[in-house]
Amino acid sequence: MKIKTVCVIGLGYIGLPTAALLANRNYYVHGVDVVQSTVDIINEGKIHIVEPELDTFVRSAVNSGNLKADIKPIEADCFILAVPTPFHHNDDLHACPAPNIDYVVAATRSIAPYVRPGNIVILESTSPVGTTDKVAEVLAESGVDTSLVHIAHCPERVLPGHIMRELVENDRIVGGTTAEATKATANFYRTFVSGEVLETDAKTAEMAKLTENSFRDVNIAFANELSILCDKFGIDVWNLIELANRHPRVNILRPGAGVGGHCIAVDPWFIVDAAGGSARLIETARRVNDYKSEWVIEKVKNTALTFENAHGKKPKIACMGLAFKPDIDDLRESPALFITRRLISEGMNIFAVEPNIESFKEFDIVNYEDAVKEADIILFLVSHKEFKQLNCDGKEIIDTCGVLKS
Ligand code: SAJ
Repeated sequence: MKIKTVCVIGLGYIGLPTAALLANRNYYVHGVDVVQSTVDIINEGKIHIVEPELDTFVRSAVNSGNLKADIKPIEADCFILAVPTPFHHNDDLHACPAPNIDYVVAATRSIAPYVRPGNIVILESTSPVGTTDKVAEVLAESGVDTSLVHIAHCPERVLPGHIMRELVENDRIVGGTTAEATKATANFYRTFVSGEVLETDAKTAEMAKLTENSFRDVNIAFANELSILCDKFGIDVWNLIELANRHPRVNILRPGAGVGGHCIAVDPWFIVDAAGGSARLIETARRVNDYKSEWVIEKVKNTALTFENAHGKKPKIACMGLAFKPDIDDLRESPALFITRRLISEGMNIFAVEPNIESFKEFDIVNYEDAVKEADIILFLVSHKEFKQLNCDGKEIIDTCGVLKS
């Protein structure tokens, strides 16, 4: 079947760029989101998230008539599910957070009345192993004859900040619930991806995505553990890593204030949850990365106490950066925000700085140059480009992310 129309469910960080790209490649795209304001903004040719180049793609897609947003699906040749797969938050810090695939199930139910024989249904959301089979099950329960529909997983792999380029250039992994579904879906991606489209089965595709993000989490955990050890031993961790990385087979990542974002800090739990105790390294790495934020909080409290003892007054502390990584405005699962919130709640005198955000509902955002001038302790949490050349002479500095070293 030649695909002409695509229905994309979920117009967030993955769904909207995908919809806009396809519409610019001459597919007719019907984008669906449950939030009416998101639908309205997109139909005006505008965007509701920050991502380089996305505005140009959406504007031209809407102006050409190839992209329309709506709150309900319609019949289409192909359906792409790009909804969030968070985890259930758990107050017990020792428990393993369980994945929440409610949005996938709801999105699948929403398309069921429109799915016809010969259609392709693709799950792009990062998902626990077995979720693509669950999509098939939900469609079947909703009356769809799934023996006549191609169902596959093709995990998104794009890096926020480079989404429009990586959507085209990255290799893609496609795993169908049948060999025919794999083939049909892979051929669809080959029409707009310049990277290689690799074929496998649904479970392997699901696990591959979780593996990629767990690999990065484990490697960042190694760097974060090194930073804690170096602090204990009185060694500059940045210098140490630079030296060790001169070995031809060593490539240590960068320590930071913790690991954030909606992917790397979340996806490894999908493996741990299903592993029944067998994912020991992956679980430990996750906990090491979460612990790093607690360690930073303790470090700040100790530094503040030393300052207070020496000067007879509480220090003013500049928290430099709130986003989950450099040069973006995204605060999801951000360790920098977690640390800043905690320091404020513990009664510290905080200037919260985030050059990529104008205002924030919980507390005031302070200009970064003013904050550095006024503060006694400068706590670098995110390596934003604005911070690299700052003059911090005479200040107590805690640089968790090596911004002054790069
Ligand atoms: N981080 C470090 N040290 C490093 C690298 C990253 O502390 O050396 C931290 C960042 O500060 C941030 C977190 O890790 O808090 C995650 O940032 P990231 O840039 O590594 O990754 P994400 O979450 O923006 O995107 C990842 C990517 N996955 C991999 O690189 C394996 C992306 O390709 C995926 O598509 C995305 O997750 C996703 O959606 O799953």
